[in-house]
Amino acid sequence: MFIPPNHPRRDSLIIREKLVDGFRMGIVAVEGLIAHGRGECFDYLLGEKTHDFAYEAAKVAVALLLTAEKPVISVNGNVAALVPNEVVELAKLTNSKIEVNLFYRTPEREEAIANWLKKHGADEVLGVGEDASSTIPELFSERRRVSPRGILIADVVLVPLEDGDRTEALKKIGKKVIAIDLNPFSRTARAADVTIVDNVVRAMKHMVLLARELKNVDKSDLRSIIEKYDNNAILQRAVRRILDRLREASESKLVIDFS
Ligand code: PTJ
Repeated sequence: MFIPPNHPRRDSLIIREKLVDGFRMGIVAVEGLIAHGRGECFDYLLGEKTHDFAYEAAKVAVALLLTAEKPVISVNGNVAALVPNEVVELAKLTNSKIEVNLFYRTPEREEAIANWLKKHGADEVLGVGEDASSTIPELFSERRRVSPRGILIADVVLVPLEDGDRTEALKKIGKKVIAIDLNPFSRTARAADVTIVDNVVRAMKHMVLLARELKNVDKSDLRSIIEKYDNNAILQRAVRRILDRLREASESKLVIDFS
């Protein structure tokens, strides 16, 4: 679809088109389009930009990936469609494995996502077919199926754009979980160790830049960044930002004057 360069909502429309293309290619689940709508609403409330609390969380997230022994980036349909280059680059910079993990799992989507990521430079993609042969306890959705070389043995898992159950299940088996979620009220956001309240499109770009910058920093310095971090305070700041924006709007003139 042609989107005029001066369209006021161009960036947002481009993201939608990527998801629709992803759906047509068999990468995105139809439910993924609905999930994006919820994200868009929170993005709107947040002013569609990256806030300081998201930068801070992203820095800690990258420090966690860089200090992990077995980090994994978990990829679902929306993430594959929106940020394939960033997933591959972040994995390379942080020495993370890439694993497909789907809520609406089908063999066709697993394959389509793995091929799409390989087309964008991934050497190996776990969690496809027989490789997803292990199970996470206490999880009854298709997300319980994981790779014994990936999420099963991981110490840190990045779960961009998730549903709450798996984050809780991963926490219960001792993983450190990093989430990217525009909704600061979601169970994922509240259960994760580090929550980046930002659009996955912006957050993953920042994480790549941060990984380039931090990969040569001493591990003990990275650990001290992690130790000082407080995820609850980050979520509170995200909620406060939404409140402030709503308050400002409620006190300003909202109608457009065409006279
Ligand atoms: O590809 P699959 O089969 O694994 O399915 C993926 C979806 C996303 C459909 C599945 O995980 C799902 O149903 O997720 P939920 O429970 O709808 O949660 C998605 C969360 O991501 C919500 O809290 C949204 O606000 C948030 N979200 C949506 N789009 C974005 C986002 N967060 C960051 N960036 C976005 N672009």
